[in-house]
Amino acid sequence: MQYRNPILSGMYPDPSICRVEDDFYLVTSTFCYFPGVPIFHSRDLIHWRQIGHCLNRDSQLNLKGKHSAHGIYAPTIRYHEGTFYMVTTLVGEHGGNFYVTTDDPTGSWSDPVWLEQEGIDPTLYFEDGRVYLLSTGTPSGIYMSEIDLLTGKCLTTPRLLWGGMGGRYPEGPHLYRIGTYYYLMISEGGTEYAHRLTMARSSNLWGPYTPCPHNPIFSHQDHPSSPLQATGHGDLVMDTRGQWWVVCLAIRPSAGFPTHHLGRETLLLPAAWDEAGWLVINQGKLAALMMEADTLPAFPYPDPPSRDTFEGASLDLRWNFIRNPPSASWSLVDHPRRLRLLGQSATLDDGGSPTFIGQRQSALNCQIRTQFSFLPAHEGEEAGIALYQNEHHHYEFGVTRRAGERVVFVRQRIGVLSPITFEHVLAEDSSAVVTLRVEASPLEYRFVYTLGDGIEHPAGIALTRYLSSEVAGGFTGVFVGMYAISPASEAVTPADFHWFELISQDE
Ligand code: 6LW
Repeated sequence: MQYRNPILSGMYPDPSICRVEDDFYLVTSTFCYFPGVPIFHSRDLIHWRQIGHCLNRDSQLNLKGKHSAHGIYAPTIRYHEGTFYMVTTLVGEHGGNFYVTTDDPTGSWSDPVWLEQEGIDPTLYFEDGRVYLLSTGTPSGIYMSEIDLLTGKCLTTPRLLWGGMGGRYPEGPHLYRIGTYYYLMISEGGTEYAHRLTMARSSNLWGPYTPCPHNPIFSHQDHPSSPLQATGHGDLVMDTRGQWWVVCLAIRPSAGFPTHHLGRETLLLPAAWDEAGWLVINQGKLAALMMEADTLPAFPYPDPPSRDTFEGASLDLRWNFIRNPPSASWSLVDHPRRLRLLGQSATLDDGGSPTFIGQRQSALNCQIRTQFSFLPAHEGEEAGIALYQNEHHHYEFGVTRRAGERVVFVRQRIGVLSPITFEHVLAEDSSAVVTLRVEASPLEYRFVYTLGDGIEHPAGIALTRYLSSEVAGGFTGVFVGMYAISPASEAVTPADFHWFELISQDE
């Protein structure tokens, strides 16, 4: 049966997976986006539906002041004796490793239990009533301690299990008991083009761990022509038939010279054990955009609607804020069937929580559109569509009041540059309703706007490469959404969004 990779398109890095009977659950990293750690469900490993977020309360996740490349790093999800555990790292000041629990992954998760052990990329292993925590450590390697789940304290001193094969940044550990061995799978090389999975095993939980003779067990590092790169940070799961699968991250460099702007995405790869008891991923072949494998019976979910008309009482799960949002900055109830945004003085250049609600750009080729009503009364008020990689690399396509006139404009923030690359004055008596369209292709974004007359007006282009991770830095991917700014803190003009849609045009 064929299936397409990525199985989760857009910024869904560092995937971790577990199975409970026929149900699979998967979580990914979210950095400074709120809510944190989306959780997905599947029955066939190919069709996934988001069922919630593990961290959706301020008491669970405080991202205030966190650098955009910090926040929530790699999560791990595990199930043990009726309880789901999600363990992760809050990187930055007052951060550390912590876990939350639930008995219903579609519902709320607990408040954090902070863990004593340092490092990043925590994972849990349960055996004989004991719980073990693994994470990266110093000097470079993977460290493990036995922990007290209730207190988060180490019951044993974290001990080096394995330093990897010598690649930089040994990280992303997961430990499995399979047959008579303990298997430790990690990533090395850094989460860029030299990324690779390596494995070691031991008959004893505490080692010594013997490296797999064919390490790296998976990598695209020597295959620059592959459309998938940076493969690594994997987790292993067995399906109900006893067949094995690996989920891992990859990037799709597409913006000309090797740059990627969608972020690191999640792949699914078949795996099997060879006669020597070592894991072989995808029969030793490279991952492909179109895979052939002995998949589980299909259990498709209906595609979520591409257009959100904001008629619900709560935001769709696909929407995210930059850090914890001020509750007064948005509303679904102030104006029925509208998402009302109230601008703050914070702009998308700031490291705070500007008024922005976005979703992952999940396709290289897609059409992004929104219709909104906005009559900026004060100089400098603005609202529209934002394409956001981080506070130094983002594009805005919107309406503002500049020098007393209402204008539609495009601004491109690229590092220290922030030019207005398009501007057109709107007649004061023209309708407040404007439709904005962004045509996204691998190399560029093309801007088009429509006023009440229905005539489409071009507003120029911007290059995707300047929103790529290689240019912008960091670990995230482009988010597309709606934003508003209002320098005047009193009498803010609301921007009422009628609908927003992202229509994928990828194969
Ligand atoms: C994560 C590390 C990695 O903690 O990137 O891809 C870091 N691997 O394991 C942030 O995603």
